[in-house]
Amino acid sequence: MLHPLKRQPDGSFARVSWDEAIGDIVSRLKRIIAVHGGESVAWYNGNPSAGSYSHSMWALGLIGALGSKHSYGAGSQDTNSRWAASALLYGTCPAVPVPDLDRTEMALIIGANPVVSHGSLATIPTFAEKLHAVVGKGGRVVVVDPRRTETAQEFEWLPIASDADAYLLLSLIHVLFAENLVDRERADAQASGVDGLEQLAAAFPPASTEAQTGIPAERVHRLARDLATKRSVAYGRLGTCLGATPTLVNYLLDSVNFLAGNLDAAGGAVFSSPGIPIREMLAQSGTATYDTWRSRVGGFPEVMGMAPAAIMAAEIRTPGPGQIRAMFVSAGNPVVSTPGGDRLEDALDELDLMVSFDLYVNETGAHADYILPGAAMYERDDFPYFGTMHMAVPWAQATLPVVPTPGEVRPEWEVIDSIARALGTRALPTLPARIAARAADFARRPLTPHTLFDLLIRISSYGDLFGLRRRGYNFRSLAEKAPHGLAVRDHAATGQLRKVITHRDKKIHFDQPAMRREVQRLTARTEDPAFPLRLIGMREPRSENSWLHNVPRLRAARPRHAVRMHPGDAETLGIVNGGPVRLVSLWGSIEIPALITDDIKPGVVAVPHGWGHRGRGQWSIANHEGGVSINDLMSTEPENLDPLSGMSHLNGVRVRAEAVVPNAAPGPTAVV
Ligand SMILES: Nc1nc2c(c(=O)[nH]1)N[C@H]1C(S)=C(S)[C@@H](COP(=O)(O)OP(=O)(O)OC[C@H]3O[C@@H](n4cnc5c(=O)[nH]c(N)nc54)[C@H](O)[C@@H]3O)O[C@H]1N2
Ligand SMILES: Nc1nc2c(c(=O)[nH]1)N[C@H]1C(S)=C(S)[C@@H](COP(=O)(O)OP(=O)(O)OC[C@H]3O[C@@H](n4cnc5c(=O)[nH]c(N)nc54)[C@H](O)[C@@H]3O)O[C@H]1N2
Ligand SMILES: [Mo]
Repeated sequence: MLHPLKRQPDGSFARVSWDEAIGDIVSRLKRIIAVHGGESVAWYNGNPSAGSYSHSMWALGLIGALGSKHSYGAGSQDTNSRWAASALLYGTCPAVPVPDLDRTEMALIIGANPVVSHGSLATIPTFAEKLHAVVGKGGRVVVVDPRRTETAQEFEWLPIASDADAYLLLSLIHVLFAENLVDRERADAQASGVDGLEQLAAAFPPASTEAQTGIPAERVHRLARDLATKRSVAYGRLGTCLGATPTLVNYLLDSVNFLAGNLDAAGGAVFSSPGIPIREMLAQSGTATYDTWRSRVGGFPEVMGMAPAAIMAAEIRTPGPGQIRAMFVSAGNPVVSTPGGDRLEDALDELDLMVSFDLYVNETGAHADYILPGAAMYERDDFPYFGTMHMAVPWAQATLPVVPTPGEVRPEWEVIDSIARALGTRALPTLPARIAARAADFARRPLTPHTLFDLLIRISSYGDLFGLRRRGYNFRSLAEKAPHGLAVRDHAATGQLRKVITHRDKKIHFDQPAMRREVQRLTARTEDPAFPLRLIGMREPRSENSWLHNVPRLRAARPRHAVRMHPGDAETLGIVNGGPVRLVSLWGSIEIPALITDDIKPGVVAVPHGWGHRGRGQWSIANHEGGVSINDLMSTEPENLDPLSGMSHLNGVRVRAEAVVPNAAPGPTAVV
């Protein structure tokens, strides 16, 4: 994408000028807003927008200015269950504890694969090296995962059944209480509802959860003792965020860290202390909200102002006030990355206007009326503030553009700003809205991401205070004098709980009736003999969600898209290595080659997401890579999403596998 594109009646795209594109987008938006109101305009912010300081801020600013609640994003497939748990426990979503690896003696990695992913919601360069350093100092790294991942291969693998983490964590909590490993006085001083937590876990001694987790009770006892007696940390990521009760799992994860004395403590799970109080600004500016309103379809609580992406198609199709008529997608590919992407495609074609901002014409953009070329990471200035909230070793890094923007590429925020102005409003960033607006007026300068962050840097702990601190930095000097980043502190501060918590009583709230309901939902789960396997996701080196499949150099280093399956399961089903397999869920089916491996628990199958290019987008190379979208197997039904966070259910999904017999008709699918 080097210039704006407009979709032609035959589905192809033709080059248009920026003036023509923005002019037409604005006039169509005006018409839509006049008839259906600003609440009919939606925005989906994809993952890379979180890696830009300007992009999502301006996008959310515009949606906010239009009074729309249709803000969606990768979050409901990634972080929202984590954030909902933080909102319940600490009062604010971005209070996310991160592992303090430099000072830990034991890291329990639950459902994360940092050797491949490089970590997530934990901004830790050289994550794998740091894990090896833990072992080098005589410590341990234990990886709780249904698959013997690249991380598990380098450390201790503790295999667990898919989506059974809640049982493991409840048992750990049970042992911590039963063996008097909890400092009750400290716990009651820092939290309310500690007794309730004990009661919640009372019914789950390790011997009673062995069947669900596949982990011997004795192992759980030892693990609990280690957690309580060592400087240790339990860290979870997508494996703990995408199951059937993900907010519960995250709540239990923090409970374990807290009860074992490892929350907000050196070597444990700590809260980042960046020099700019981003978390506090998000909380105070009303951006870090939870459940301040509910979605029209499904009644889901918003998380950080976001509704679940899984309901987008229903929100486009369900008539009535607030029905989506116009949709922007920026730096995202929800047709491939969200549940039921195949079903979303049809809905997108029913919109009155769809606009995509991207570097490529991807599967989602293929449905857009206009595709606008965004600036890639080296083509724009940046201050990646999102990551600063997740650093156990806080640092700051500002960058100026490294290369000029090619063709007619423009940074997204500039385009959003012009659309907003043409609509007679302003895309005022919701982040530190008040400070920003004041500061711009004060300086009599236009408000740009650069001026906003220049101000924030200058008043930060390492800022120049506008000349009052001689060795301090502004945006430009930070970028020029500390191009690799500036260490803000050696370690995140500890003992910060009262500062981080936004509940009035400054205590962690473990007393959550919702969690008791979630435990009931957990124990009420039943097996379905028609779908005996559990499908989980995974990430591959040299692939990044859906969007690096077009890079020829990375292509050569990647295996074929395939389903990992245990030899025992394969044998029972008559499936051979490399042979075609049909995976069937209640919601769809896909065909994919088998990769038979001992590195996965029996009964579990793993497939990477982000595939299935199938020529729907104009990826010249990716389209020839093959592969299918596992999200075609996922549910978009509100009853299958997490009621507390609207999280998509993408891990531990019930499927069955069948060997594909050439020329045979597919087997009957289940009746819903
Ligand atoms: N190479 C590469 N790196 C990436 C990405 C990429 O696509 N490619 N994507 C980036 C993004 S957007 C993100 S969010 C991060 C994600 O970062 P991670 O969460 O570290 O990455 P995943 O590989 O998704 O790891 C999730 C792990 O959970 C396991 N798992 C699945 N179900 C369960 C379960 O029920 N219980 C337990 N205990 N484990 C389970 C899976 O086997 C998998 O190993 O990675 C980022 N980094
Ligand atoms: N089943 C299953 N589904 C999943 C997951 C899973 O583990 N399992 N993981 C989920 C997770 S964690 C995530 S984050 C999502 C990701 O899902 P999405 O965010 O919806 O999609 P991506 O595949 O990351 O696509 C990013 C797009 O942004 C474009 N892009 C890159 N940089 C820029 C930029 O600077 N500006 C603009 N305008 N565009 C840019 C790329 O070309 C690409 O088309 O997928 C989720 N979906
Ligand atoms: Mo992600």
